[in-house]
Amino acid sequence: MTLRLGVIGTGAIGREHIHRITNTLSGAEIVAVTDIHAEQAHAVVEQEKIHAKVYPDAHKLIGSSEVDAVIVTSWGPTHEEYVLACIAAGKPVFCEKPLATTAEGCMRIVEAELAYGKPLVQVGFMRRYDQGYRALKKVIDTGRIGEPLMVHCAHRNPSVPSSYTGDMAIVDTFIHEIDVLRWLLDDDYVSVQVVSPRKTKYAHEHLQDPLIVLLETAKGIRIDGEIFVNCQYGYDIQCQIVGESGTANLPEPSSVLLRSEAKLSTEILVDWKQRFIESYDIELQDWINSTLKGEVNGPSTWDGYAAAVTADACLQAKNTGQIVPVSMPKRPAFYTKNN
Ligand code: NAI
Ligand code: ISE
Repeated sequence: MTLRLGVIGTGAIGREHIHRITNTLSGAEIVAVTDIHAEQAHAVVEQEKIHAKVYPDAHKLIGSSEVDAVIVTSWGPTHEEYVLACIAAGKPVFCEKPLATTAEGCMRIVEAELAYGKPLVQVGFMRRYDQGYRALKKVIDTGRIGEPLMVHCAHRNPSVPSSYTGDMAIVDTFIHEIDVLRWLLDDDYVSVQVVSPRKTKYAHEHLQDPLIVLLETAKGIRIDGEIFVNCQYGYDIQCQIVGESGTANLPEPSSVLLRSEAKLSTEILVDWKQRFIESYDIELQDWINSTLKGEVNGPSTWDGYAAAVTADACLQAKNTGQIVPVSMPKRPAFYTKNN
């Protein structure tokens, strides 16, 4: 059987996902698209040469009997409404991060899914599918560096547009670290503080950049996470776990080691789309395969909720300069362990 997919939002990542589903992945086809800028939806249909119908709005796409499952890649503030509509229609939905822009919004999705009685939602935390992070998790889980004590990590982008807000540093950018570290360490956060180093001259006037997020987990692990979105030199994701008997670093993306002009060098990627290209492929193929079996294997609504609770606390910590508690209710049995 081929899964008939509808995509809501044909911007940057929507187009990327349509392209990979059409050209690289198997088991699914794009039959429907929609965007508030209809011309963009038409353009992607033409560009990808797909036989997809352009719907006038997302609710008509979700309700269509021609659509088996939905991918939500529209702006973050629209996610909650569309994911809730998918659950109401009983349709599996892959939602890009964030699941909703607030913890309350995510909780409404948790409640709707619990009421429906069967998981339908996967959140686009693709780093859990990255081979490097998976290798790092294996090292931790097999005890090769002892119990993790500290984590040092960094999320650096070369630059961001002036539309990028201070809050986006947390809810759009650092949210990936929030999720992947919780999964790597199999732990939940208990408190957070955000501190501001000297500001780079390359940041727009309204933006404090870089930031350092200091998280503490229930097991007492301390994390320092750097967010630096105008670092100029490249798109650079770093993560080091310090354990009781060793340290483990996230592998660098593979690249040719060049000896030339009296220099030893390797390239650093500049584009997030390239850095995690394989993870997006593996993530969406896994979602297609499990959806065809009537299952959800990937990051759940609860993971989306946990990330939002933490992000909300990070924002409060950033705005007040205080150490803010991260209060997570107990995970309902419906949501099994992190994948
Ligand atoms: P974008 O701005 O390039 O695209 C968003 C599209 O959604 C636009 O074409 C816009 O017209 C459309 N849209 C907005 N409201 C809509 C509505 N009510 N109904 C239908 N379409 C609507 O943004 P981008 O970069 O593609 O991001 C989209 C989402 O994906 C965001 O939530 C973002 O955080 C997430 N994202 C995730 C990434 C990841 O690594 N997992 C990477 C990039 C984005
Ligand atoms: C973007 O929104 C993403 O989600 C990318 O994965 C991230 O690494 C990038 O920094 C964000 O701007």
